[in-house]
Amino acid sequence: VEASIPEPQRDAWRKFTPKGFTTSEEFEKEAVRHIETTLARSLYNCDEVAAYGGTALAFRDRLILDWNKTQQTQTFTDQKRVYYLSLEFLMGRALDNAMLNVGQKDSATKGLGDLGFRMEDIISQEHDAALGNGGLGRLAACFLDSMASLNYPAWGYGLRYRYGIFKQEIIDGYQVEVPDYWLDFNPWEFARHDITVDVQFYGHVNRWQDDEGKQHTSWEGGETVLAVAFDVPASIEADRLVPGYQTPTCNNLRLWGSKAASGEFDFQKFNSGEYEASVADQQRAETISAVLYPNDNLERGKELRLKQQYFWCAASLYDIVRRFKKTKRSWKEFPNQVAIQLNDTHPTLAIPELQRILVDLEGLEWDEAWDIVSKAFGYTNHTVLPEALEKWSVPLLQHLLPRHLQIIYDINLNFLQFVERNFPKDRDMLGRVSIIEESNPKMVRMAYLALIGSHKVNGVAELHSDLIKTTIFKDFVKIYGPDKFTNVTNGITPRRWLHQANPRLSALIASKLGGHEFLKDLTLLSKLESFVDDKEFRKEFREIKYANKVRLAKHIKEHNGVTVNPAALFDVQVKRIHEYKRQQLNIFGVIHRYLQIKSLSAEDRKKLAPRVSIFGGKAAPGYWMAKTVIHLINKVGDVVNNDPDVGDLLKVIFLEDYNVSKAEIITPASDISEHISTAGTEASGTSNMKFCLNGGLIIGTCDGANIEITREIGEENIFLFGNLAEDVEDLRHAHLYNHYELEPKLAKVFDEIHKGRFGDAGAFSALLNGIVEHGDYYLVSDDFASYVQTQELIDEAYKDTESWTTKAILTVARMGFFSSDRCIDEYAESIWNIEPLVQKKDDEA
Ligand code: 475
Repeated sequence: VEASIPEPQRDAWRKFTPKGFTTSEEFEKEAVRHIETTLARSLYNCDEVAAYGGTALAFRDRLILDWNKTQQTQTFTDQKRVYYLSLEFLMGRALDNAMLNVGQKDSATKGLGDLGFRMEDIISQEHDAALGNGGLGRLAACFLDSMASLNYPAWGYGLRYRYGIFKQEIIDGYQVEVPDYWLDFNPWEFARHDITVDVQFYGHVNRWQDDEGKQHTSWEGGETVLAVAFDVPASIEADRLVPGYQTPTCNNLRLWGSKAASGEFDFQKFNSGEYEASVADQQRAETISAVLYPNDNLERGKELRLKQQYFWCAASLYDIVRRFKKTKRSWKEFPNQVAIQLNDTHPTLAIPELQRILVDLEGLEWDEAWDIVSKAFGYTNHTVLPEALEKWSVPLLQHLLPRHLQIIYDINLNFLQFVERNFPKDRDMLGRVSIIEESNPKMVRMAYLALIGSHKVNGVAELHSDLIKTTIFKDFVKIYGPDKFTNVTNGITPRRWLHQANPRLSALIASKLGGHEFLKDLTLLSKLESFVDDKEFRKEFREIKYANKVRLAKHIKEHNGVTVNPAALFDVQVKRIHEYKRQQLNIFGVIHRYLQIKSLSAEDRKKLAPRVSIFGGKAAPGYWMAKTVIHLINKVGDVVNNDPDVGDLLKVIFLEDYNVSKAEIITPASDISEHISTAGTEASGTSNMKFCLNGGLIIGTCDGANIEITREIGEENIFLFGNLAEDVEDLRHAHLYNHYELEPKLAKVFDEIHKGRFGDAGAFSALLNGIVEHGDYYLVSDDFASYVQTQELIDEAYKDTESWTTKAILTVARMGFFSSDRCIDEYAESIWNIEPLVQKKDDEA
């Protein structure tokens, strides 16, 4: 507003506001201009990378117009906004998404053709933006897409890691990690060197009284690091797919990069010849946002991780408060203007940070401030696994954030006094619910702090939301009552996971439903049910699946050197490698299948259903058990894929470096995908939804969102097996095996591994011992028979092409509930209390 152009000059300005392109020629003009000027290339040295650059910049220009407009409208309207704080945003590639949403992919395809390039090759030049590990990070990306699509005024806040999740290479059957330096050319971000925040660390706390006798507290000394904003136009809504009456919303994702604060760059050292030492200081500051921690469902309590968390929370909060203060409202209006959602406990320090701002810097009374804080925040829990629940040691917090530790202690004191008043007879309760765990060293339980400082806590699927109320947060349900807790079942964006990943299926559906409306209201898919007997439709539906399998088979040939038959059943398990997700159960099942094939006569083998078992996923670099599972899968593949007795009946493929862009190829190509976690361990799962939406069936346990998927699509369309969550705890106590008490088929599998059939058995001893000697915590043996039996049912079902097709079509038709648009509406209504902000096309002038 301060820098706005005076009224008399605005006409000149408006005359030259760029309008974007609508034809292939106009696209070419823009792309060539960018290649020749922005990128300084020419006719004679324009490779695919440069062509990608020109294309991306042409679309970026187009996107920015909507982005600017949205930001202006949101500022002028000044209604309540939501801020989504997530340490991870697993965005994948942006170009294809931008093209589809801007609605000019066809003209660009034609234009690139005229210039000598193929669209597919150009799209694949882009680096994935892989600023996340798995489900939690991808959920944040789907949410950005839905918040824009539904026109909610929303910002994402995250960290601008220089290195995203590592690239995985498989060398001699082992995972090798390679750094993912993705920023050499990133046209999708705008460095805002003028938007910075000083973030303080270490130092000490001062208390004093002013002349009127009021107590003050301040945090002084220590060191300062600069946070610089990098803005990413996140997920323009898909308006052009479904022409509407409104201007598309384009929200902002603000990522903070760390830099040495200018005062910190030691000119003394610099001038006295200690150039290296002064540069080292600078590098130390930049280390904060250097790398994403590569753990999924695990927290390891490293100091640099805590620094990342505070750095990002402090910068984001400062930014949010600065924006609020510009409107000159009173503080008590803050929660009417601002909703802050915590994506797991990683941003929990935002709670004491806001309390600190209000009390220490703005001079509010504690209770008044706390009322504001606890109304503004909401907390989403994504896991009940004990090793993933964040705890920070008190001495570490004392050192790094002394004032925040005091505030946490004060929050705890108030909370415990409240508990004591209400539950005077339950003396043990205080110790159980205290934010401080009385261990040595003492630890701060972040989930408790997040819960106490938020007005709502939600889980991510029905079973999970029930489980948190009966396990980790049981006492808190008594203390606050059940209404503080709610469920928002996860979802996925159909724009990326149907329209972009599977354009032919999207087009087929559109042809039946009379347009692409379903991409904005996924419940419309239910209308597909009436085509379930339409011969032509069924045929095309199958052809599309087959074509997607051919494409994956080609990818497998290129990357694994193995020929797979696209007519075989494609059985896919792609997700982070984790014991609780039980890839070991799957590979043991594959070994069982292999042994069975070997035991049959050539004649009997002909009756078997051919299968391709496809695995993909990264193991955390320090997670040895998970790395062993990867190794076993690869070793089994080596043996099976080269065994002439087996031929096409079984192939075992490990796809290297599973990420978002690979998921876009894999998801549409599966017949069956595996979601086989020990019941009660997978909070929701979201890839289960992606596979179903693409006409793949699933085999799964009664866990996470599998249960709700079953409810929606019908029991007859899903392959469920295994023990139930309610029985898992008892089963666990019930046994410690010796080898001969294992499920017999599994014992046979273990025998073969021991014999060295898949290479040195010693390499797998920890994996097998975990099951035989250490109590089989994830119940692989208990579920094995039921798993194998269900896989046999699948073999039979797949032979009946017609009934399989019916199941697949009905599955797609009944997936409407799992759109992330539905989730975002639920968050908006029951947690954030925000309204959409529709920008009418009329006010464009
Ligand atoms: C659940 N990640 C899925 C998904 O709700 C669920 C990241 C950093 C540190 C520790 N953990 C993480 C997760 O905890 C995570 O990805 N959780 C997943 O969230 C979205 O669908 O079941 O495992």
